[in-house]
Amino acid sequence: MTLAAALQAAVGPEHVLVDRDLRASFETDWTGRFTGSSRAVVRPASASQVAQVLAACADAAVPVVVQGGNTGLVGGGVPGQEQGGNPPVLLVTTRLTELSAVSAATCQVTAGAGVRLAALTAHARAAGLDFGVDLAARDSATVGGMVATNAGGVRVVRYGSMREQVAGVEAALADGRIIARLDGLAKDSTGYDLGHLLAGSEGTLAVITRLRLRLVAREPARAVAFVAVRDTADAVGLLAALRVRLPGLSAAELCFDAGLALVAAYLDVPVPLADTGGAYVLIEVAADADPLDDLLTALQACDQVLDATVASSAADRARLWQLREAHTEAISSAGVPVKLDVSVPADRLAELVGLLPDAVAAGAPSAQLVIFGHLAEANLHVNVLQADAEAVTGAVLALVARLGGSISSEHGIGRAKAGWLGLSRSQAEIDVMRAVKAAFDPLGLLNPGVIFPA
Ligand code: 2HG
Ligand code: ZN
Repeated sequence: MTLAAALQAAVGPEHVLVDRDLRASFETDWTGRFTGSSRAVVRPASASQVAQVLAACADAAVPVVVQGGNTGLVGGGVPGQEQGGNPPVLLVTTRLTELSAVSAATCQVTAGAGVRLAALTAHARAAGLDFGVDLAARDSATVGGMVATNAGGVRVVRYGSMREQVAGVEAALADGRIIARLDGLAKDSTGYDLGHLLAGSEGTLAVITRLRLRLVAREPARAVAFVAVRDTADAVGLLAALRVRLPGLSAAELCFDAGLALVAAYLDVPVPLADTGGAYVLIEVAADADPLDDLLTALQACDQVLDATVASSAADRARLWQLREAHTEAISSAGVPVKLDVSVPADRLAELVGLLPDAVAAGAPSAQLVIFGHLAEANLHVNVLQADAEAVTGAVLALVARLGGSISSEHGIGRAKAGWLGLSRSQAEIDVMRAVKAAFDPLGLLNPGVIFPA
């Protein structure tokens, strides 16, 4: 049987897209920066269909690129340019949408890899619980892709990243076998945790098909403040003070005037406190009962606060959140950015912010730099418009490494940063990672060129 016939037999002919126009939207990433060709976009609807697709590709020695909601920002979910000689099958997981009943006894749920984050959250809330990870791409991002990249988002300060939510994983291996630990046992010490190994593996080890995910208690009451501070050092100081005063702290996000001005123009909204600080912090507190008074009392005790506006209604809270969450779209409306997603030790964040303009200018003299990010994890999103990607990436990541940071805090390495992996991982670590990759995927067919340079 030819590969084309085997793929059609596995998923049904209507779910194998070979027409160039039908493939197009899957083959380019959200930013428009990464694009490549596949021989077919294949949309399986069950773990066994995924396994059949992988077995067929292994037989034909054809690579497989795995894609969830195509919201990734490092080119890890679209074919690479270098795959021209043997184009991959692009396996899209968005038909894996099974969602089990929430288990009240364990506070867990089983979700297909293609379940969108917003659908999972709504499902958890309907059962009186909540999901711990939230991010701006919630309507499109899939839970499988989020685990594969160990996505973080805006509530890491409270519940951790995606890896911490994983209680079990089912995945199809490159040779077509399936491994599954979805029983959600609260304790299990039977050797290697393969599920957690897949978190952050970016489709290079296996294709995640289902997840057993932890849910958290619902905290329906929220208060949000948008605070102007003098500079990044004061933002870090403010957070340190609030962490001890506000046990319900659920988000701490960092913005600057340049990004806020882009957002204001893009959304056609005013920015509160514009030009009053050198940095701005969005603080959210969650609790059972309205935590607004606690937030106000805590802010009054912090001398880093230059000025603040506090949301008094759900609509106001959404307006403040939009100022932060719309950064990505506002930047993309101004051009195709080079995106870097870095973190440093908290006590070096101000240094990083101070040194970035010169580092970027060295690589790209006429570039436009926009930064924002997750203050609580000292995770800065460095977006650079009108810049050569290689030069800017090299300059910024070298600076981050010099400050003891990570070249990818939450988006993954993907294709964008594969050449710089050695800045964040030692040779011994990379050797072990390559050996693990070879154990899972001996033919090297899963997401070639992602994490490790091709
Ligand atoms: C966010 O925090 C996302 O909004 C996207 O991680 C970051 O666009 C970016 O650089
Ligand atoms: Zn982010």
